[in-house]
Amino acid sequence: MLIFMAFAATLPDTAAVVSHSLPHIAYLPFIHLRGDERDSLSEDAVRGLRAEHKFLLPKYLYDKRGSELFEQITELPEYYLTRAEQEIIDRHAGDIIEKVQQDCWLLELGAGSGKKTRRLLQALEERRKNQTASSKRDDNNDNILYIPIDISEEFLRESCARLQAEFSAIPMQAVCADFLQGVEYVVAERNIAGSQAQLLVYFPGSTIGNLTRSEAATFFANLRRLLRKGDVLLLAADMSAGEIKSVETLHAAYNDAEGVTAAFNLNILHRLSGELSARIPLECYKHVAFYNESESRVELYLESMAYNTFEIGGARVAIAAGERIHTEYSHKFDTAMIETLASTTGFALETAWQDSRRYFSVYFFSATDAPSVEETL
Ligand code: AVJ
Repeated sequence: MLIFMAFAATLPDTAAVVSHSLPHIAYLPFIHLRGDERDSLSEDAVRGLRAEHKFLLPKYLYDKRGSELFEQITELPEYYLTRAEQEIIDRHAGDIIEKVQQDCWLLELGAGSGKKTRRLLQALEERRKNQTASSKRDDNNDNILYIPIDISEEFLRESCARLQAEFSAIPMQAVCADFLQGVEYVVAERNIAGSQAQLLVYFPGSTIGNLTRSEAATFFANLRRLLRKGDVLLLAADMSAGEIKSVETLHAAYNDAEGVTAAFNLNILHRLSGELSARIPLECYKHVAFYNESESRVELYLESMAYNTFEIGGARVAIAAGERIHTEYSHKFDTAMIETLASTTGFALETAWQDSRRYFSVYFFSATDAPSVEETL
């Protein structure tokens, strides 16, 4: 596999971080583009907790414990999102793969449990088998590569190793980085390799909903700038409440009976207490989540039930009874919003699929020539 060798040859020396925890995997390339997060955690926490409207950045919810709690959320009866996306991918993996070139690198933004990815990898393998059989050739003229990108190193390592063990014929390359930083790295590798491979960027989980509307537009525009015309984007997005899905359904999804979502949200304060040795009175805080209809998003907060103060990163924080710390947005979309977002940033919507209840969507876009009204962003 020539392209892959060229790809591998340009890797930095990662021997030190490759595979002692994974002795059964002969070769799992692992790229680490992240620096030490600790300083920014402290700075960001101080900045957020001293702001007029207090906030903590959602990315800090996803440490090891937070990622585990999120995995538990995906299995809750109230949290329909993951199952709806799985249903769509299960049903349409073949259609999706039919739309991409033979020579295709699948990039995944965020390493999840791997169940949805597994369907896409299976579809890629099936196509390869059928083609090999029908052309009576045993050499593969495709160059499939699977590249998960995630900021959580442990999670990425585990999920990629599991997939690699299952799909030994598909080369994999894990990249520990912010999403766009990871895409930039892969794009540079494609150029260095002189490869014609098409990128299929899969952005699952409705993670796009974490971003504000303007951040999402910037994200799309920046992603488009990194891609070549003809590269494609597979985007999962949760639908707004309306005639089909009630506000109550959304409310329940973020206020589950077992309290897993509350534990997930509160974990960010545990994390600050542990990593920054802040003595936050955790018992003063409770989880609050509701659907903001005019903004079409669920908003998550930690609400202080009594006045309290604590010290963090050398700064003093005081918080009133009833005051809230914003921790996460989960924006919801209708197809018109998605189409506008796409067309203004240089993507054309080709297909949209929904689950049987029409709660959730997966969109297939291709990178077009030029963003039509990029200047207006
Ligand atoms: C991982 C951002 C997609 O918005 O539904 C779930 C996060 N927070 N329950 C979502 C989340 C609380 C989730 N995303």
